[in-house]
Amino acid sequence: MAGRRGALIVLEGMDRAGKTTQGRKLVAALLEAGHTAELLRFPERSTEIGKLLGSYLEKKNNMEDHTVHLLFSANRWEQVPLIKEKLSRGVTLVVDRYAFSGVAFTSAKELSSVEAAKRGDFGNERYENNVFQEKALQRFYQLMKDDSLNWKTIDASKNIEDLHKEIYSLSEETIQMAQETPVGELWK
Ligand code: NYM
Ligand code: MG
Repeated sequence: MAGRRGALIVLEGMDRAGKTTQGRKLVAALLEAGHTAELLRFPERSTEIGKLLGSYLEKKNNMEDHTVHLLFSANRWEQVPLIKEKLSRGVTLVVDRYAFSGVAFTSAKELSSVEAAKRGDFGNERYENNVFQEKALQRFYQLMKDDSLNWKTIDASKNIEDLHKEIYSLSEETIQMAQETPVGELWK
């Protein structure tokens, strides 16, 4: 159908919630159902800015907090022309993290490093510890109070297939809804 736009479906949540697994399964199911869909991820580690962020996360370099924040932001902005072009061509984009992670993770840095250091790490990257993740989660809840964004909360402790069915059906509804809504701009 001419003029149909794609939907922007953002998966947000803690590290290890299953966003990447679910994003891949969602795109596969949408394609199977005849939609045009693609997966994007942030940080997109393949670009020049993304490589800097990758080394930062892997603790191979150090950067000042504001600088890192702006690089995460720039790493999204560099994809915005592509995102707009795809949405307007009718491609539904499933996005593994977006600006909400940018806000949640940066603002969680107010957490005292002493407190964080008391807990064991559950991953090797920066931010991958329970105290930090909990703090970021609270920030996500604050951001979700903005109901203009059509947030759906999903219980990530469910099994992969049940979660997939739930996300798939919410996505079908969202794709329909998006067709009646022009592409907007976040936080404007
Ligand atoms: N992250 C991600 C940020 O701190 N700011 C951002 O803007 C984005 C998009 O990157 N722990 C953090 C959250 C994650 C880390 O993401 C790597 P992933 O999805 O594990 O590759
Ligand atoms: Mg991670």
